[in-house]
Amino acid sequence: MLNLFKPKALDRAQKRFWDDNGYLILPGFFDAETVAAVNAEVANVVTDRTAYPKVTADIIAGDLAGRRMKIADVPDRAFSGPIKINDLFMDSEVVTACTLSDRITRVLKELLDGDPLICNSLNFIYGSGQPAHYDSWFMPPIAKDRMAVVSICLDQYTDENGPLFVYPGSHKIAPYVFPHGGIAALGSDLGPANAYVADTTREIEPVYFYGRPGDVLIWHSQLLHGGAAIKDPTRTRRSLVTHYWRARDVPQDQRVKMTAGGYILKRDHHV
Ligand SMILES: O=C(O)CCC(=O)C(=O)O
Repeated sequence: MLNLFKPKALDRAQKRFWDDNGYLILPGFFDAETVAAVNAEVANVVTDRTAYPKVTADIIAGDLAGRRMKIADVPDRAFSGPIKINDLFMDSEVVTACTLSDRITRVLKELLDGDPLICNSLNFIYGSGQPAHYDSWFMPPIAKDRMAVVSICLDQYTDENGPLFVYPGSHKIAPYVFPHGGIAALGSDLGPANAYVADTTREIEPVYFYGRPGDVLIWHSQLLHGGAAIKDPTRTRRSLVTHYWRARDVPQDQRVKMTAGGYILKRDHHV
């Protein structure tokens, strides 16, 4: 007889951990071949960047810090420091295959209570060095709390290369409300929001994630997190960070179904 029963992607303890802490670590989730394929793809994008005319990059450090540029225009020197390559899920089958693999899709479906949809992806070559923040400040979910973010380790994370850190349970803190009345910053001054963060999280010890290649850390849209300072600037910390909304929260004409349960947002590259 055909067995149509599909086991749950997450067990009860994992679901409970997610609910309590707002994040989940899945060790060894992707195999070495997948990690090597993504790393090779990103290396190729960097080498052959004129072949990706729409792809943009945000430069995080150095003389071009704060600039968003077409990757084709980014000078070589900017790739030897923190940089964020935006939205390769739109241009790379390797990235899409990994970020909408059947296994990760099933995990996200359970966390989001519905099929996941990629709204953005970021490839880091070095640590981000980003101070603690809530992603909802910059990319709020359409439906409250229905966004999850997956960081795939593509290098060993250590104290030297500025590991990812999270504040367990911070997703339960009432979000900061900006003067316009919403939880997205929309260009508002972040000063008061950061003061609110300092005030509301002083009791929480951050957890540093020393992931290995292939490990995954998933965080809730409302979880405080960031990238620690980089002690050794020569050490890469490659990662693929993907933000997922819930597909059914997005109008049908703005989403594309890519796999049995995985979608991408129909949109243009950032400019
Ligand atoms: O991996 C990191 O350093 C953090 C990345 C991050 O904070 C983000 O993409 O929102």
